[in-house]
Amino acid sequence: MSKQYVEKCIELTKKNYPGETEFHQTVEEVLTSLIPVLEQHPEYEKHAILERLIEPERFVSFRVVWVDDAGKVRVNKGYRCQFNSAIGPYKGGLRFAPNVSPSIIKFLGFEQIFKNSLTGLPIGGGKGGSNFDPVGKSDAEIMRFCQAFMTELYRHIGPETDVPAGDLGVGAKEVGYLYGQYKRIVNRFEGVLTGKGLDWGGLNGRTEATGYGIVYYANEMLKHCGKDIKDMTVAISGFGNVSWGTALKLNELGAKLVTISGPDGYIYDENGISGEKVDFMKELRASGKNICAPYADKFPGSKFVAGKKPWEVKADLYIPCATQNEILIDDAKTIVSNGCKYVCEGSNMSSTNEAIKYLQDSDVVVGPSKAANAGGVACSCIEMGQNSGKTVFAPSDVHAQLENIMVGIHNSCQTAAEQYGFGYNLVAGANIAGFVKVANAMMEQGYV
Ligand code: 2IT
Repeated sequence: MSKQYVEKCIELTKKNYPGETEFHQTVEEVLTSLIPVLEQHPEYEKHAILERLIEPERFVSFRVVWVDDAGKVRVNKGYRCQFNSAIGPYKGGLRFAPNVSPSIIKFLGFEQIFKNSLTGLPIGGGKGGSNFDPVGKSDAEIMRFCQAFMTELYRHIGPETDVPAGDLGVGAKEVGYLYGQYKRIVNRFEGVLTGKGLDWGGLNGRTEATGYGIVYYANEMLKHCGKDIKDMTVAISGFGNVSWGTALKLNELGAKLVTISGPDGYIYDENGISGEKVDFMKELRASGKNICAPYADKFPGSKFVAGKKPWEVKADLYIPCATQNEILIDDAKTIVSNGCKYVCEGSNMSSTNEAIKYLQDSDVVVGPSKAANAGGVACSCIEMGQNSGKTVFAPSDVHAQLENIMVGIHNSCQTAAEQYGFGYNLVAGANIAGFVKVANAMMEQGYV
């Protein structure tokens, strides 16, 4: 019965949003693991919870017009998907990348609903962005683009309505320009964005929160399996904000990190990526070129492997931190043949559904991104509280709260999976634990 209900809703998504493959992928992944829950709780079907959950409450699409340094008029697409506000104001990042499409924004927004619910904090799910490519753009161009983008976005957001943040291509600099324009338009200094500068409302601890949280989550997985993170050789992908925070915390906890990567290939450093090498990741990012190759020139003993992903390097733990679908079925096979037993997803939807199934069937423990990377948005919510309370929190308090939240998320995933007969399946557990709270809130608020 429930299986048919789930299949009907997956088909409905495909029919309503043809060609939006990333969105179909996440809907299929989440809904499939909810079957035992729907079986035990027929009220969810009766109240059409799934049909309502897969349809965004609002999807705004707009034109962004700006002028480049050469005086040429440029036109981009802008989006904000306000997916679900059952448990709080819409919350989620903005992504600027050339492949941003309605499908990418919907998949990210859908994941965000469950992720935000898992944090235990009062935040709904949303996501936005643009197909603007920040690579190779001057600061002045980025500022003009951000101002043009916010000139439309401002009317749809607000501290109690929808609070965007950064994501790929949107860091502290872009958040600054976006915030400046918002304030100029509305004439109010308020917590409408998170990831702000530390001198003007930003949370001390937000920058590293996503990466730290991922490592706390991986550590809980390892502890559950009787392993010590100190004994782990770790391969991560990416070199952006998430990878950087992950690298810092891995080193602090005594693990050995041997890879980072970019769209150009990966770096293998058998001496370990720590100290000034981790600092160098920030320089790579600030270069605006989106390549990691210069690392190998700077640090002798490391090597750059062009055009490949780091999963071919033997490691005990893999943490993808770059972008969606970076672990495909062939990568999953490589990971298994390397003898690895642990994958903790840092990037949103790091693996295809086929890859997750292969890993799990091969006894690899998978930490799903919607749970493992929730530390970023959790600290964003703490930033919202800091702003509305007109106060400033100490970084030590933030870090302690973050660790508690991540331990709590791991426990919720574990408990929910066990309760519904999945064993230690954190992928199913994250979906179930995230879903139940949102579904109950939707039922209590009536047919809206
Ligand atoms: O994917 C994510 O959770 C984010 N990009 C952060 C969202 C947020 O609102 O901090």
